[in-house]
Amino acid sequence: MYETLQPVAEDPILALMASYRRDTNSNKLDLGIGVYKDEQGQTPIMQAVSSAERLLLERETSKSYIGPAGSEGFNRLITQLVFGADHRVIGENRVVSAQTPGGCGALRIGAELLAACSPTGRIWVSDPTWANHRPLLAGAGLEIREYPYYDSAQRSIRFGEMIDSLNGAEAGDIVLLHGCCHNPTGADLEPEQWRQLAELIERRGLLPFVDIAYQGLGDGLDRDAYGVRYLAEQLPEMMVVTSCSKNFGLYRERTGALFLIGRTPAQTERAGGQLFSRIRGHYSMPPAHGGAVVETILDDTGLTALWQSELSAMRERIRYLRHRLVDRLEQVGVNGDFGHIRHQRGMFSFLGIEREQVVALRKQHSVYLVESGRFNVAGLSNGSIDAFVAALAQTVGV
Ligand code: PLP
Ligand code: TYF
Repeated sequence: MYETLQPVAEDPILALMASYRRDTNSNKLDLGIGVYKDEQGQTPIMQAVSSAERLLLERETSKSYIGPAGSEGFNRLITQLVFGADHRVIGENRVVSAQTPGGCGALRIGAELLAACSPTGRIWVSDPTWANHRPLLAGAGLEIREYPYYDSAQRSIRFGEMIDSLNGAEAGDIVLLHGCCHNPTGADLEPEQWRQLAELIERRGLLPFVDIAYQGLGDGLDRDAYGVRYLAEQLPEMMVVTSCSKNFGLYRERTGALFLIGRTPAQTERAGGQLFSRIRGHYSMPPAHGGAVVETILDDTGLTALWQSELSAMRERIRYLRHRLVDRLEQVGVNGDFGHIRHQRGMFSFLGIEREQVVALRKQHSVYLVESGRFNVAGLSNGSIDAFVAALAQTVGV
């Protein structure tokens, strides 16, 4: 029966990770997939995570099932982390949360529920957006439309065009927004732009679906959550996805959460029931371990302080690398305009180079970045920046 199946295109980011692993050049540099790396090029386990795991080893008494929503404690604490402990949606009992297998699991379940209740079944995503949004959302049955987001020539957000485009959305359409550290551009909305967007969403009767996968890696835990908290305060209904892959470094443990905000407590509870029913129809229950680690950290003031200081160090290092890279590019005089990289946020920015130049960097220098020119700032180090700048100088000229 399988002979009827056609070959499919690979995920471009995961395919790049595989070809990097096959490359035998000892000076190879991976700026492709979005994982944080330290000065040694390792993706370390955070100390807060290791400590929590040791505690779990001592304390955990059972591996019995945890239920479709996951751990109650994890859900309570992650809700507070994303929305802030005193947010109105918590006090008003208008938010329901599910622990999920990563942000991807949350995106898929959220999209399926929205496909079942949106009158139009349509979702607007930024142009460009993370490559995996498409299969996750379209696979759930949503029709995808794009709104303009990033101007590659100006290296800034096309906010006016974004608003014009979303003004053409119909009541019941869904709008996918990146909470912070936009993937792939690194260009985030300012508070005033979130305000204008909230007004448009309300006026046109749209539903916001916010994906916040990098909280704490842009400007800090609270500042990164500005947009999602603001929309949740202003608007009656919303869907939110978070991921613990980056800010807790739990990538392979597949840990995230899905939040549904409803108009009333009763409506929220009913919609939550639908959510859990969909989860049962997929994977039944989320994996427990990553959520237990996060819960152990957030439930302990000492571990929370340790985790926050480690997260701040990652954020500061990314910021430092952004500045150092642009300083070196400018000192060497590499062709191009790279100033935007300094002030953009999170792991990613576009270099603003051509596809053929990306291929040349890979083939001639074993430097790996996504074909769009997106590179992972957190994949650089003091030890590799000069080699990267030299490879770029040879590829695009000085
Ligand atoms: N959303 C965005 C924008 C991402 O970049 C990612 C990837 O890391 C995710 C969601 C989900 O990640 P994960 O499923 O690993 O938690
Ligand atoms: O954009 C990235 O590099 C990260 C990691 O299927 C990622 O978000 C990439 C592809 C994928 C899952 C995670």
